Amino acid sequence: SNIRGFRALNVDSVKEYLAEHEDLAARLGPSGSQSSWEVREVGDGNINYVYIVEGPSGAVVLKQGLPYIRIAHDWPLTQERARFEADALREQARLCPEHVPELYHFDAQLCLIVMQYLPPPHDVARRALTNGKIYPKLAQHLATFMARTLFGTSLFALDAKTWREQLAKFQNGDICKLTEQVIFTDPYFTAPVNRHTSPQLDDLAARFQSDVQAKVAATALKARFMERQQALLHGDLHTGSLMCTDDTTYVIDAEFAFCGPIAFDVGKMIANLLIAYFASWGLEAAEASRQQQRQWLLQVTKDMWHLFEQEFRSLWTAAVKQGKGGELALDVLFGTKAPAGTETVQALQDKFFKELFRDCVSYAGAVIIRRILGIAHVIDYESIKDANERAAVERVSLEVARSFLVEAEAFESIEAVVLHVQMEG
Ligand code: ADP
Ligand code: SR1
Ligand code: MG
Ligand code: MG
Ligand code: MG
Repeated sequence: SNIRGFRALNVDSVKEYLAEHEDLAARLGPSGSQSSWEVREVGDGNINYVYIVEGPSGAVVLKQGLPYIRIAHDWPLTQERARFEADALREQARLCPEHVPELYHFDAQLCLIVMQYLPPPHDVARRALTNGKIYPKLAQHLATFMARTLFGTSLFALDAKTWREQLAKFQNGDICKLTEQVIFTDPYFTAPVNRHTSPQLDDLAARFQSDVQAKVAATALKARFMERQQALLHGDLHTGSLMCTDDTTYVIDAEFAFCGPIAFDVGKMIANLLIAYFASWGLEAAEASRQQQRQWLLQVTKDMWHLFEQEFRSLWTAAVKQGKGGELALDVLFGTKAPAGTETVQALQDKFFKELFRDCVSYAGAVIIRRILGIAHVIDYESIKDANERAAVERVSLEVARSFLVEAEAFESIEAVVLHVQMEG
């Protein structure tokens, strides 16, 4: 239900709103310049409305959530999501400022945030990847963002009190419920919102609905998603939540932030890199450059994982060494002076990454499947105009994704994951 005093803005009222807020107006131009400000609505996501406002001195982005989702007006969604996005952006800025847009303003009543405008040549990574783009620094940037935000909000970094405050602040139940439905439940039964390339994939869609192993694995992932409060996640970390240039990577759209399993963020990103890889087989471009892009996408998948593990481990080790570890990295237990301290930290880390990697592989499988059989499709596949060609690419993706989902344990390393993609894809 609506927040009291809520109203949906449009291109005209966005201008008025910004003009009424002196600090925001000053970013756009001197007083009296309002008539020259230009506003356009550019939202291309599933959920919200996004306005770019440009004035003579600068530009800002205003993002507003209505009481329902953009792609389905009969689907209500909590307007507290703007608050979750604002609070998550603040946390991410504390830990990794170079990879998030600066937050300028949050308005609880109008369910909106105002933030730094990321101008061209910044582009949404999913869109650029679909067009054949390569980003040389993507693996390193994503690894850094994930390592810093996930480590920094985990019990390896936080004391118990701060941890419980974080849990209380990010009770993003309505949004999590949406994820629980559209990723872990809908694709495995005849949910009315599902769609797929039909009739070409009718057999596979039906097969997933009676696939006991897949349904057991999806349910196990759903349980972990709901039960495992391990760090403050971004919660919707896919290539559509990245705005990039050759030199910069910004992570946007943090409204799904909640305390959950680290593997969900990392696995979702792995899945979306692989989606770009699979889709590229059906997308037109000079064959040589697509070939090069595919090699690069697989390399990024590997590099991202390794760099992420490296950076997370070194943050953890450094915290222990400096006596600044959180509740699960206490100096007195594991510090260099504690008996067998160094070995204990090492063993904890090895166990942590083994389990984390297995869950990442499984989550990656579920995320690929939902993008082909569920409600929310992606332009990577949707840009393959010929339905037969699209279905062929989607079929291969689904087969590979199923093995990730149900046989995650069989993949011992990211190299094994990528090798499987290359053999089957
Ligand atoms: P949704 O929650 O609806 O998915 P997003 O936060 O993903 O909304 O934003 C939708 C689109 O708006 C993005 O794909 C991008 O094109 C544009 N956008 C969002 N934030 C910015 C920004 N800070 N600078 C420039 N464009 C942005
Ligand atoms: C109704 S499902 C919409 C999807 O878009 C968001 O960005 C999330 O990925 C969500 O699952
Ligand atoms: Mg989005
Ligand atoms: Mg969103
Ligand atoms: Mg996804």
